[in-house]
Amino acid sequence: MSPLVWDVAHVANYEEQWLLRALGGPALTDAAFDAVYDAFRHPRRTRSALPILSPEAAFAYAARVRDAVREHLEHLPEDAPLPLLQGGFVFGMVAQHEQQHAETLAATLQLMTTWEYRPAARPLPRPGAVPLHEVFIPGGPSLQGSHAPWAYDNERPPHPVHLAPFFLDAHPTTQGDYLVFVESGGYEDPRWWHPEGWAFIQAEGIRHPLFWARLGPHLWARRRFGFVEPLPRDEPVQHVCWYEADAYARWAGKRLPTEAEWERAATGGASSPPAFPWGNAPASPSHANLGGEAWAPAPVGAFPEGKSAEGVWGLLGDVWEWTASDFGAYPGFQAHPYREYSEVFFGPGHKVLRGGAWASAPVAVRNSFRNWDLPIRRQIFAGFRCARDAP
Ligand code: AVJ
Ligand code: FE
Repeated sequence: MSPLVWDVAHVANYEEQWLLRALGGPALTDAAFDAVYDAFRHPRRTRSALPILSPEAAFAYAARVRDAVREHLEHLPEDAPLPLLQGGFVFGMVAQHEQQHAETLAATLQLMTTWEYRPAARPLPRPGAVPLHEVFIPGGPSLQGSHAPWAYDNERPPHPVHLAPFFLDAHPTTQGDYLVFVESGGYEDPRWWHPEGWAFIQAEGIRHPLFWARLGPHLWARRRFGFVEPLPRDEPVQHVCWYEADAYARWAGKRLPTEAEWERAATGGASSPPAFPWGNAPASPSHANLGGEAWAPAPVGAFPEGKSAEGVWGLLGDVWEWTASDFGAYPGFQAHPYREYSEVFFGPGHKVLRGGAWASAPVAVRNSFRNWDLPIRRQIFAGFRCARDAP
């Protein structure tokens, strides 16, 4: 991961580039400074060797950028003929970028083992027992993607898809469900694993999700932000890679949903797809666990107001959900406003995640939002739910 303070100045530099320089405002820094904070020039593991700003200087730079942006926007005509301003796109892009990095900072904090970090947490609703079941999603035509003003290039254009009927789990797979797979030898049996996933868990000695610890027979704990607590059984499983999600699904006699199936379940197949599973009302704390303040997923079934009309729960928030799909271009895709946001990641090397996690900001989460990562990635706040073909 990056040093935390690299992300702070990178976020500010992105804001300077897109809300000042790209909108005809002043330059506060130069190309050499940009280069230090260019994510493409420097892989994460090399960033601590860069001449980065100190924490004080990084926050001072961020404040300077924000002041200059306020000043510049004050004088920018709302109808300035700049494509980036269409529908406020560039404001959405910069706001989402900052929040995506806030989530990355949370993932970095979770990886730290050297000190205890126990942030004050917003309390989460505690549901009663929740029956686990599947929801039948009829096949047929639906619309995938979005042309909402803040939608990224990779969500565009909306386009028709035709799906076969399928069953989707009403809730994400819980840690309790996943524990049955672990304790019944799921990690010792290559039958369940993609060959690359089997090779990966052998090479790395992986026998359970990241941050779990086995303290004794049937006694499990998890480390969360530097402290250890009993493993909660009723939360969605978190910190599994795509290969682990894929293996569990095969063991359960199911499969991961495609991203088209996931989005169909989220929109209900409406002809003008809503932004969220519950409709178009902005996400509130009674719809979903988003925004990072809970510092953990909620138990499944905690958000009856957030379920889809067809009865699929917890699609947004709590954990990102791995899908079966590779990250790729929708028909008619056009890179906007730069190829390095999405296009350079298209291909079989990255799997799509949907729905957002407890650490994701509401502004960066919607039915059409596509996240992606390597199939071996485990430190992100990712889980999954299963699907299966309907006869
Ligand atoms: C969309 C989360 C995969 O963090 O790598 C941040 C977002 N792009 N800065 C990432 C992003 C440029 C991206 N993800
Ligand atoms: Fe970035």
